[in-house]
Amino acid sequence: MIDQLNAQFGLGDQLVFGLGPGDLPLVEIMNEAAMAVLSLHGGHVLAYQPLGQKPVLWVSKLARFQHGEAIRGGIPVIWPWFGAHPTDSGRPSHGFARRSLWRVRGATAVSPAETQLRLGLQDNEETRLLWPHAFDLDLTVTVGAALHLSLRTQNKGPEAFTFTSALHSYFTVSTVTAVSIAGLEDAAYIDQLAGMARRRQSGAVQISSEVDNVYVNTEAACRLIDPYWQRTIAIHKQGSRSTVVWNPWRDKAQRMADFGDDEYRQMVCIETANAAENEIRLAPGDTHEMQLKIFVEKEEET
Ligand code: TA6
Repeated sequence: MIDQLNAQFGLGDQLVFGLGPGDLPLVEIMNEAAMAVLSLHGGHVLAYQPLGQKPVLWVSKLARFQHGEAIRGGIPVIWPWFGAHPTDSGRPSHGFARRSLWRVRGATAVSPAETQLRLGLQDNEETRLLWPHAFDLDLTVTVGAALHLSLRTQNKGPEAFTFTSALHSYFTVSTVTAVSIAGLEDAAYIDQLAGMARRRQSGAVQISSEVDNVYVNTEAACRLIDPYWQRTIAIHKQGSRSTVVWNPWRDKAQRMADFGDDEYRQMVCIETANAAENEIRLAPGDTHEMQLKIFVEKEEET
């Protein structure tokens, strides 16, 4: 499989396929601007690091690399439902896209400093048992001075369907209590830790305990400001009206087998989503695109 992928899609040193942990197929991208690692299992960006910068994404040291399991960290593709299945809690949380093997659709050396990989997932017997619709899911990842993801959903069936989704980005930080997230000021949000209570954000988001907020009806870009590492990560989006901020804090981290007890200090999730009332309804044949652009800004003028 790996030899065939390299023969068909390899781009010399710029894009190489190999086997990673759990013998899952990985893609390593290295160009003049950045490096990235992706897993074909889950269509999952695992690492992104611009040259001269610290890693941008976080992956748990206890992450599971197994068929059918979700990988803890990077940018899981949450689709076609965000959170628990709306009617059947027995179905996998956050849908099945991140637990499925995606196919390679293309690889392009756009320039010496920009590399593009296209992955795809279509319905099959297994997915139709979980979600009775025909679909085509296309993920285009562009690695360069910025990391760009475009997730396109197409309804291939005879009737309309509704879906929720997220690019569930895990960012690595110096220490979570030191960072702040700008861009969500005055946004309405659902506090998933308080019986889905509706609240409104006052000021920048800061984290000193478990946080699980679904900000709705916001198309704003966010900025993750990390004073200790003297960097700001910019998170821009299109086709997304929800942003989710999550940190499990200590107790929840200890309850998760694929999350180190103290790892909550080094990460925060800022997720580009369409969740809750921002669900998307697609007529037969229609396509929806959600885009995410992540880049490291220079140090803030202090
Ligand atoms: O990011 C929001 C959230 O829905 C949290 O409630 C938490 O469950 C997190 O996703 C991780 O979910 P997972 O199924 O990956 O453990």
